[in-house]
Amino acid sequence: MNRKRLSVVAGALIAFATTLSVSAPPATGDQPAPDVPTFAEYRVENVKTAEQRSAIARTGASVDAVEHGGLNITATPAEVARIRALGYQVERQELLAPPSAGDVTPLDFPSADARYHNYAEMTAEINQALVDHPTLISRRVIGRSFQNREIVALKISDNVAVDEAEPEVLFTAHQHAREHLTVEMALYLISQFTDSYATDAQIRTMVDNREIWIVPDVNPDGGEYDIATGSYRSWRKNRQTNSGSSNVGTDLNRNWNYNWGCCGGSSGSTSSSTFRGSAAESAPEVRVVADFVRTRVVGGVQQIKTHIDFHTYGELILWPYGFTFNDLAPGLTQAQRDTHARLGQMMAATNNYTPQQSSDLYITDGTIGDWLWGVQRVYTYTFEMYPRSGGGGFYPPDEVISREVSRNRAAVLLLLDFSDCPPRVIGLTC
Ligand code: 3K0
Ligand code: CA
Ligand code: CA
Ligand code: ZN
Repeated sequence: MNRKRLSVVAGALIAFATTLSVSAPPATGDQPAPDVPTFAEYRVENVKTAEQRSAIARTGASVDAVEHGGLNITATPAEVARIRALGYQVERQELLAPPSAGDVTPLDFPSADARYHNYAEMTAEINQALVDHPTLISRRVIGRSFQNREIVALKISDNVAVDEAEPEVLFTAHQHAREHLTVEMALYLISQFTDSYATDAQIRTMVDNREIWIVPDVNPDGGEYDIATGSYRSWRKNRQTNSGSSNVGTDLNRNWNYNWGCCGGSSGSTSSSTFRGSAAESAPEVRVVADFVRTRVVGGVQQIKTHIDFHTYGELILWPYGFTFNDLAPGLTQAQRDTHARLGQMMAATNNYTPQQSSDLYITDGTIGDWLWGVQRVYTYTFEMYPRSGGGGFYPPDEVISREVSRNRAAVLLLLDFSDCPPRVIGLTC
């Protein structure tokens, strides 16, 4: 492996960022941040509570990791200034180095990480599954990204061509561009449900009695952009232009249409990595997936019963809501909260993740989970995959892929099992 750190570039960027933060007045109050989208990674020390984390997220920075009593964040200089104004010590982290010259194929992972799938490789893998298992898996293009890439949904079930009266289960991955391990998770699930169907009785029972939907790449433009130069860019958002601004991108996981922008859990500034977009579902990728979910309402009944959205990192299992610290909220009863929590805890017991309510991490608004429960009443989880901390952050080496995707196998099977009646997990009937 060849993961040198490039302190010269980091140093130059620090100097650049410092210049910018001097010229940009620190934003205060409700004033939008100046549009200076020079994202970099920082360490914030001495952050202990969800309230403190939420205050830092409210500056527009993305909170990437909670570890050792502090945070790793991605932020613009203006956001760093705001966090410092809150009284926190903020330090620049070193960048991941670009691979050496000659080691780069455009739009591909560095050769040391060749086992990760770029968009074309993911598509090829899916097409092979379709060829190998035409009776078990089908593919539909549910729409296109901002840059016109296909966003696909795979359906996996026996009698796959028939819409049977079986509980439907949805898995989504890769809302955030740099979270590439989540595409590997989706590809692993496709492989398990098809290649292992003939030999694994547990898999076969679930494939026979559930209709499984997998959207393996919600943000193909962002993913390709992140790897386009052969040097990871730590990009989070999609690649949508913003009118009246040179800043690019919407944070897809702040763009869903439930309490959108309600609660300081997203940013109204295009320069922020948590920019919520100009309106709910303004991001084509979010609109495409939301439209797809709405098509699963048949005879007035949402067919999708359960869902996991895969992210990295932190090794967490999160359930709604994110927009409030309260355990309960209108439309979320004690029994529904307890169902989420109990099943979340049971899944966590299989993969050793930490189960908690979404807002225990920090306040978010406009997330897929809040929308899927708040509007669609789908029992929904956000998995933050490997690493817990360290371990390469958003870019763990490809040697860990196989271990870290199979780590979630039992949790996924548990979710599938309870999808006939999730409240069964706390002893209720449906
Ligand atoms: O529901 C949630 O709490 C989402 C957490 C997610 C987010 O969108 O902020 N964490 S991530 O961005 O580090 N993957
Ligand atoms: Ca079936
Ligand atoms: Ca069905
Ligand atoms: Zn994420």
